[in-house]
Amino acid sequence: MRYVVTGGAGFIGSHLAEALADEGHSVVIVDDFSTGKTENLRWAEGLDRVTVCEGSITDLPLLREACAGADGVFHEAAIASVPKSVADPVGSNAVNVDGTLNVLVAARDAGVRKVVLASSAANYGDNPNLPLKETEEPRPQSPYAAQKMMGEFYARLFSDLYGLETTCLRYFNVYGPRQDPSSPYSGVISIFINRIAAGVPITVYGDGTQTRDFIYVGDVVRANIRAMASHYCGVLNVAGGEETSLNKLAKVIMECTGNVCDIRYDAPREGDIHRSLADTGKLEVTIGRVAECSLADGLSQTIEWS
Ligand code: UD2
Repeated sequence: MRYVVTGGAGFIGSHLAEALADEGHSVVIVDDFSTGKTENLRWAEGLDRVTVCEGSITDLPLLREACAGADGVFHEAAIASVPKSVADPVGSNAVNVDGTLNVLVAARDAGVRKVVLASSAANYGDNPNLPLKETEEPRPQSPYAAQKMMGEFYARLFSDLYGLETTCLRYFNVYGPRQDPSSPYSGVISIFINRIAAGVPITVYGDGTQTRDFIYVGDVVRANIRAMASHYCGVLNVAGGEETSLNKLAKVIMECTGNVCDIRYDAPREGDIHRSLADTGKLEVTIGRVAECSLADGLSQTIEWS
């Protein structure tokens, strides 16, 4: 098969491209390298089956070229930052909404069977009805969340209007190798691992009782590949289905690294959600259980990479 992976040089996209190439598929990566990295594309196996189209998803002709002859598209490219979307709603909208619409148009016109799109748990906002089911009311609290919701609306429309199969995967807190720890808004796991390994104190915003539903990047790849194989059109949560507090997370990372460091408690981050937990029932019924990697194993693999 021939697959397009937008954002294929990024954290999740590069793992997905690697897994597809490893399975013997040919892969076309579309990435503008704004946050994607060439280091993410240095694997041992299957690189000869990968083509890189350097450019943005705001470039419709480029997407048309990439989608020619493709069987499926995995749409991972985005400006995947809540704070960036707050600072520049117009700029992030151009990529996250207009770019997504371009991907759907290019896929439709190329006769692609299916598009699997990266969506986000951000869409639920501070909805307190845990565990969160896909049927819960979306409560976007940032331009980023509103943009991801718009992507879901367009995906649904393209299925209904044009018969293009689409599945939107609402990622919860994804972690693993290749996640960049360098920004203050990077995923908490990459930041904690980096600091604990260096023996530098970590900062917990709030009292550390806030929880997140973490999922290892390899399990997210599995969800994408299974969603592509299915004919299901709609929205699915992609999460481990377990709540882990920040205090517990810090403790487990210290155990895994064998390093102990100070924890500093600071004021909670503005707009922080206290608890997050997905209901993964629909995911399991639709494409089977995907969360196979335990937090301890996923952390060990991430620590090994870092
Ligand atoms: C995640 C997504 C974000 C959006 C949001 C929707 C990531 C990286 N971000 O944000 O894109 O989808 O969910 O709700 O997946 N924290 C610390 N110390 C640190 C860094 C973080 O205590 O040094 C806390 C932070 O205040 C929060 C928790 O750790 O309570 C998780 O933070 P995060 O930035 O990894 O992810 P989150 O859930 O805010």
